[in-house]
Order: sequence, then structure tokens, then C-alpha cells
Amino acid sequence: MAAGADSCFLGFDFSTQQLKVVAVDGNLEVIHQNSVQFDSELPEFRTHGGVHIHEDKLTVTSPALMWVKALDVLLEKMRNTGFDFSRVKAISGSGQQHGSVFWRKGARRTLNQLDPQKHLHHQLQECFAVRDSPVWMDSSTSDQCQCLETAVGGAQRLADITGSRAYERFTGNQIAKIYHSKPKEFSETERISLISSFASSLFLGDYAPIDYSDGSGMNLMDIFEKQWSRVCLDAAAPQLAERLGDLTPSTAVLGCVSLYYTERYGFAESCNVVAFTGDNPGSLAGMRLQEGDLAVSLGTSDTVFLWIRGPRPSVEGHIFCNPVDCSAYMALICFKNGSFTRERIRDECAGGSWECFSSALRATPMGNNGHLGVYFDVMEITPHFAGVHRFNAEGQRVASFEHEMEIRALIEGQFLAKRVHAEKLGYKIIAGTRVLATGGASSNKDILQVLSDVFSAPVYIIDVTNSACLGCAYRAVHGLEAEAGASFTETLRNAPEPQLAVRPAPGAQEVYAPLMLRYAALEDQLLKDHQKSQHLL
Ligand code: ADP
Ligand code: XUL
Repeated sequence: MAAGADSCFLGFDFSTQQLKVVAVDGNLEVIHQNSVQFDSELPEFRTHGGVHIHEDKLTVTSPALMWVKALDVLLEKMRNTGFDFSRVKAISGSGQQHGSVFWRKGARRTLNQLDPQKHLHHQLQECFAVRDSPVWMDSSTSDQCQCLETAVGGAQRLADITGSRAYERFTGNQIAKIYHSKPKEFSETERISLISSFASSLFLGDYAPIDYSDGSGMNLMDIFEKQWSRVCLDAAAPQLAERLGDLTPSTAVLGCVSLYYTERYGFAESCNVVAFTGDNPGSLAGMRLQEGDLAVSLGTSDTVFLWIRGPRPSVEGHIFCNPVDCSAYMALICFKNGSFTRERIRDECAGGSWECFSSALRATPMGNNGHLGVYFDVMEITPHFAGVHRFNAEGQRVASFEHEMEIRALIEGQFLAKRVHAEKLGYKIIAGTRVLATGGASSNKDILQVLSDVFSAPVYIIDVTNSACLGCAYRAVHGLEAEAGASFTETLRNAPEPQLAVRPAPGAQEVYAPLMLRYAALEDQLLKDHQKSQHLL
């Protein structure tokens, strides 16, 4: 790569509970990590888990000034460890997706004239027209979602334009709520940023544009034209285009850091700021997902990330512009029934032992002799129903399975669902497809074997603690090289590779191809039953 080993790149992540940073050197080795926990290190903001949950339990916000102060504290912590800011060639970063920051009229001038003698949070305290920013955990905008879908011509039509049907946490619906509930604050707002573009604005000392990838999480952007959608803007609030500013490619160099950082911390005047993006897009970069790859995170909830070219937006899941390749897309699907459901079945059928759970997977055949199960202990997001449903090889409902059969039915069901919904969004398994696994359950090789068999693809594991930060440090490196036409993959050719964990067993494709069709039909039927029962109530 072009940069010398003594150069350095920073990736920040303004996440829900903390602000984190990772520094990599010119060889892409991690050389520094640091963080500020909002609850414990900034107790004056009185957050729990980084947020305030309001009385209605639906409204969830965080003080914008807390994020500013966290940056003051983080940079000071770095300086106190002797971190040499003059080596930093470029920075980038990410933010929790969907959250919004409402800058008050005059804030741009303050950003332009930051005084290096003073903390940022002292200078920016009057800069927010709405002090408490709505964040992704907010689910108070059902009415606004309804209005947006109606204005556009329905949920599927909205997904066709913006990549997602209306979601309560998506920024357009949050802005519409502020416009109606706080008209005075809205009229005092000169600029609305996402948390990612707000963070890059702090570094630039000027308003930073919203990048295509994080911009896709707003229900406002046409993800194919990469422009604001006029019909969506008009449905949300008046004069929104000027308040949102222009969009930018996620790989763009936005400019150099403000002199504030040069004079206060010793950054080089030439240190570049590469567009910030959302934390999930940042993780895609950190996991080094490539074209055709699919990443499965098996944590508290399960998440599937896909790299796709010809997306087919649907009323399930989300399509975002790809953060590292402007001509591609990524899909994100969240499943609520992940580890807790696996733990319940482990406790009921394997005496609480992952080892016994694994033995059951080894002792049962691929395809479970036709026994299939759907295990949604809590209301699932995709598809939207709940309950435990078991079926025998003849497709008849049964009340229970033997323990070992139950364990395999759970894991196969979870992975069949992931494949079915990935394919619904346009994903295709081709020769060379890799499945990248991460999260707590990716330490279990027998679970990974089922994943590999169901997807008929090799599974690689990747340690992605701080994947969003690391991904953004990589994006900072790539930002400089992208201008000369280098792809993200070329830039990262020397970074540590994911490790091969398991390959599909012979015959897996023949077993799971027909099971996929059966599972998809079953899920459709269960969803219809659920919708019917809701209607009757
Ligand atoms: P989070 O989403 O909170 O970051 P993690 O990715 O750390 O969660 O995953 C934690 C989960 O990993 C635990 O809840 C546990 O169910 C699961 N886990 C840990 N070890 C194993 C194992 N050997 N087999 C299956 N699941 C495991
Ligand atoms: C994604 C989402 C969350 C946030 C917070 O749609 O809402 O993952 O990005 O991490």
C-alpha cells in the first residue's frame, strides 16, 4: 500500500453506549484502541445504556452534547497515552444508524470558528435546536410511518424507492415527528445530520454531507438514483432538502480536519476526513465482506449482512447502498430470536451444556429426516409472527420432538430462515461464495457445520470485536486510495484474512435445496395464519 508504516489511520464509532476509536498503522496493524462509556464516564448526562427512555416507553433519545463531550474526553485520553496525532493521515468513522441531530441556526459559524483553547462541548452547547436527539431505539413514529407509506403508494412502493418499508426508527419518520410536535425547534433548525455526518462535521469544522450508505436508513433517499426522493421529503416536512444538504459517496474524502485539531492535538494540517457512515455499513467494511459474501452474526439477536448487486427491495429487511463500493448494495436482516432461543433449547434438551447440544447436532442427519421447526419465542421481525411450530416429514403439525431432533430442528430452522430471506432480497449463492460467521455462537463448530450445509458454502470465522471502528479505520485508508481508483479489496490485501472453519458436507445441496422450498412455504403459511388471526381479533 501507498502509506508508509509510520503513518496511521483512525476509525471512530459513535455507538449507542460508547464512543470508540481504533488506530491502524500503514501495515493495517491495530496500534491503539480507546473508548469513553457514556453512562459511567459522563454521568452528568444521566443516561442508561447511552439513552433516555421517555415515559411513553416508545420515545428514546440521547443528548447530542454528550457525544460532543465524549469526543473531548476521548481525544484527551489518547493524548494522555502519548498518542502521536501528527502521524494520522486520514480519519473516518461510523455512528449508530438512523439517529438525527438538529443544528440550530448559526451553528455552522460556530463550527467554522472553533477556538483551540476551549473544549468542543463548551463551544457547541447552544448549537442544537433539539437537545435530545432521537436514536434508533425510538419506536414512537407509527403514525408518521403510516402517512409516509400512504403518500408514496404503499409499503412495497416505499421499499422500491428507499430500500425499506417505513420503519419507526428511520430518520424521515423521526424528522416528521419533530416537525409536528416541535414546530418552533424545527423552524430554528438550519441543518439536520445523521449521527455519522454530525460526527464528521465535528472533525471538519463544517457541515459534512450524509453518505449514501447511512443515508439509506432514512426512508428519504432513492437508493438507486442516490438522491433525495422528492415524494418522501415532501411527505416528511417542508424545506427538507436544504436542511439535509447534499449526499456524498461513502468513500469520499470530505476535506481536511479543522485547524482546531491541528492546534489543540497536533494533527497534521493535511489529515483527511473520509465520509463517516452507519455502524452496520462500518461493520461490513470491518468484516471485509466481498462481493458474493454473506456475513452471519450469531449474537443476542442474529443479523445477516449481504453484499449484493441487483437488490430487490422487499417489505422485509433493508437494502442500503454499499459503503465500500458505490456501484453495489448491502442488505441487512435482523432476527430477534437468536441466542436466547438457542439457550432455552440447550437448557431444555441438552442439560444446559453446549457440548451436549453439539453432540446432538453430530448425532442427527442433515435434513433431520424431514422434521422441521420454527422457534420464535418472541415476536420475530422477519417474518412478523411468534410461536413454536413443529412439522413432521409429511408436513403434519406435531406437538413435540425428541431432544436431539429438537436441537437440529431449531438450528436448521434458524439457518433455513436466513437463507430464504437473504434470497428474497436478491442474494444468490454462487461458486466461491463465503459465509463469514461472527458473534458468540460462531465459537461452536457444530453449529457452523449446519450453517455451512444449509448454505452449501464454506464458513469462515472472523474476530470482529469493534468491527465498525476497525472497518472505518480501513475505510480511512481506502478513502485516500479510492481517489486513484483502488478497490477496497485491493487496499486491504495485506490485512488479516478470515479463517476457514468448516466446509459443506457432501450431499448438503441435495438435502437442503428441497427443504428450503418447504421451509419457505411453511413460513408463508404461518405468517398468513397469524395475519388472519390478527384480523379476527
Ligand atoms: P452480543 O450480541 O450481546 O454481542 P455475543 O455475540 O457476545 O452477544 O454472543 C453471546 C451469546 O453467544 C451468548 O448469549 C451465548 O448464547 C452464545 N454462545 C457462547 N458460547 C456458545 C457456544 N459454545 N455455542 C453456542 N452459543 C454460544
Ligand atoms: C440498524 C439499527 C441498529 C443501529 C444501532 O438498522 O437500527 O443496528 O445501527 O447499532
